[in-house]
Amino acid sequence: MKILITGATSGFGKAIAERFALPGNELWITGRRTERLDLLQQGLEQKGITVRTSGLDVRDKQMVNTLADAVGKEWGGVDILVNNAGLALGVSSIDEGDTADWDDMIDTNVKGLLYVTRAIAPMMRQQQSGHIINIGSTAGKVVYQNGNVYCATKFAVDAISQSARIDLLPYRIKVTSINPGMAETEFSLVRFKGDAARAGQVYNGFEALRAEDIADTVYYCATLPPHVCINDLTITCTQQANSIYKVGS
Ligand code: NDP
Ligand code: 8X3
Repeated sequence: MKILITGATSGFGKAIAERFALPGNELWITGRRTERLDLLQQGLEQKGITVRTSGLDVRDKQMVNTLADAVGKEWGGVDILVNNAGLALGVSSIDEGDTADWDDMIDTNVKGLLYVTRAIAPMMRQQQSGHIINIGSTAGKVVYQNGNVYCATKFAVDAISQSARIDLLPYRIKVTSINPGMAETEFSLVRFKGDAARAGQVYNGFEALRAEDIADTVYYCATLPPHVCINDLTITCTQQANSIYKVGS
């Protein structure tokens, strides 16, 4: 299988790359921090896997289209696209939020995911097969206080997944939306702009999901028989029911 992953420099994306690093698979890993991509590539290639890397900011339409051209030339198609790149910035009431943060979240989580999908889906249409796996969130199912714009971006991912599934139905392209709850990655460090103490507090008293849990879930969805498509899957740690209901230990 040929697997293209956005946001592979940390967290879910990195764990997904590691999970798919199996004989017979080829990976194309992307993200902005190219030095991390190079390190990951070196590690995975030691397992005998062919790994390509591309520095990619999903907000940059030109970069996305250049990547798609390269993928088309080198691979001729894509079996699995994992639209994982995304972020939250800040936790603020709607009357106090930083509009620059709003722009970044919308540009990355919504527009970036759309650009990548728009660039890659035609290859899948051409081959009459493929699987697009979008990483949504429990925040895209139930909103929480001060989550406003991040939640809105993940509700958008849910809507895009639902409608892409309909649009791509004639071409036998699967679309899966995976909606994780709290997971301990660099997510909170990014959300709180490098404040490690504040980020760590999010997971105090919690056995949160691990990146590997989501990687295993993505792998499971991606390796089902051709006639089976998991449309939508919500996965939380056992101490969480949804965006709001959580029980610390
Ligand atoms: P991390 O911060 O660990 O990883 C985020 C990844 O997204 C990084 O590889 C980062 O790469 C990439 N990324 C961010 N912005 C861009 C951009 N503009 N262009 C390209 N890549 C970008 O967080 P997670 O692994 O937790 O997050 C992955 C996805 O999972 C996100 O969509 C997030 O919203 C979602 N999610 C996370 C949950 C959690 O609790 N952790 C729960 C539910 C969903 P780089 O900075 O190198 O570009
Ligand atoms: C990440 C989970 O609850 O921090 O999407 O929004 S949450």
